[in-house]
Amino acid sequence: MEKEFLKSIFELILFKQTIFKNLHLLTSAMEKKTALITGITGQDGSYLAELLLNKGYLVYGLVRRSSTEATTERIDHLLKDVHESGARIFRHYADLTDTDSIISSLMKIKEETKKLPDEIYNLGAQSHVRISFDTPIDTSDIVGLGALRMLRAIKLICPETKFYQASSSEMFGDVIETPQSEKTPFNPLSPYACAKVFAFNITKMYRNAYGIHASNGILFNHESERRGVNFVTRKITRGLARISLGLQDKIFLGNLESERDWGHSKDFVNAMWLILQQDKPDDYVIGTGEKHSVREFLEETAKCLGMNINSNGEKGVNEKYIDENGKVIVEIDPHFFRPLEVKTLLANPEKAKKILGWEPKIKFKELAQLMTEHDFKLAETEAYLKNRKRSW
Ligand code: NAP
Ligand code: G4F
Repeated sequence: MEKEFLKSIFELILFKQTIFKNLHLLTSAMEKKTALITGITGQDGSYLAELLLNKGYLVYGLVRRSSTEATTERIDHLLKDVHESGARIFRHYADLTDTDSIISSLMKIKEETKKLPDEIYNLGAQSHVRISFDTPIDTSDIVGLGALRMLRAIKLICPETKFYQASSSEMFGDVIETPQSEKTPFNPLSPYACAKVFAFNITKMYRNAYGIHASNGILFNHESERRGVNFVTRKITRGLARISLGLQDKIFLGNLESERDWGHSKDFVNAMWLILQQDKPDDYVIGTGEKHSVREFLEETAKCLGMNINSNGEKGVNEKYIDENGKVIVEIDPHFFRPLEVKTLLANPEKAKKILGWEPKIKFKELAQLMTEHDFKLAETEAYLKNRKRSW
């Protein structure tokens, strides 16, 4: 009897929580803009979610099921229990390779907020260029067909929703002119870049054929303290920080001569938002207008850490960097070369400056400094924990 009574009380509480959550969502959605982000757990997705929450949006993010909790680490500080009042960020399990899960997510948003998202940002991707040579079909499915699946769902369910496609400077590939603008022809050199060209074109096609507010941001490389650790900038800042504290001996890199136009992700997600605030959909190049080589990034990072490093002067696979104690800290491993390499990228962001009023705040040196300081702090914590373990 007592058990039955407790059960009904418990059910009542759950019911009240559901009603409360839905009511709260409903009133919020009526007042606030709603955005859906694919790739919310990635570098850009996490900064974009922060930006939209600060602007008062309700934010939905598509996440993939994983056997660990680690994939949400970039947004854990934003997530709240959905039963808490004031929660404005929500996860739906879905995958860009699974049309049904995309449609279900849109329907769930409609059910919960009684309207469809005002804006969709398609940031989900297998975004590593070298890995796309190992997994060309999966990469093309997620990056190329994934964009089409999103657009098709929009056309069928929410044709008024504004759509942002995360296009890439990688599409310029073996560059036809320098710097690259919206008018520069694409010349892709990897499965990833070929898939991004398809996604770019299909976005433009849905805009022209069906009047959907669909825009491409052609973003040049942007990094941050949240950059994946197998992209070259983070690999260098993390690797050198750990070497400086004796946590690892050396790092192995590929082509040191590649040049990139590197900015900070925080500045670039602001450009994404500005693109969707325009009355007319369009395509924009977003970059800093400065280029630097991987070698320069390596030397700048060493400088930030106060490490005195020098090249042995050899070229290609025999080159090494040596520290002041004669220790080799950088070696070249051909594993990190690509079957085809994009040698140089440099943005001409004039259109974005003129129409969006967008300009990057963080440039090369500050970017290297921020990333290095962050990775040095992480390495210090790692070293402290390691030493504590030893003393047990
Ligand atoms: P990222 O850190 O690699 O994040 C990629 C995101 O996509 C992650 O949330 C990932 O989820 C998700 N994802 C992967 N496969 C998926 C699938 N099958 N279905 C749904 N989601 C999937 O990339 P980023 O640097 O933030 O870049 C964001 C977007 O901009 C990408 O489309 C990238 O190609 C493009 N882009 C990036 C740059 C740059 O320099 N960063 C420049 C130009 C364009 P998990 O966390 O579960 O893996
Ligand atoms: O850091 P990366 O892997 O970035 P990549 O290939 O330029 O692609 C990034 O930017 C694109 C925009 O242009 C995005 F669309 C894409 O999603 C991604 O975010 O490599 C940068 C350069 C390359 O030339 C590479 O060959 O660094 C060279 N590199 C040299 N050693 C290395 C390494 N790259 C990596 N990942 N690892 C190395 O050890």
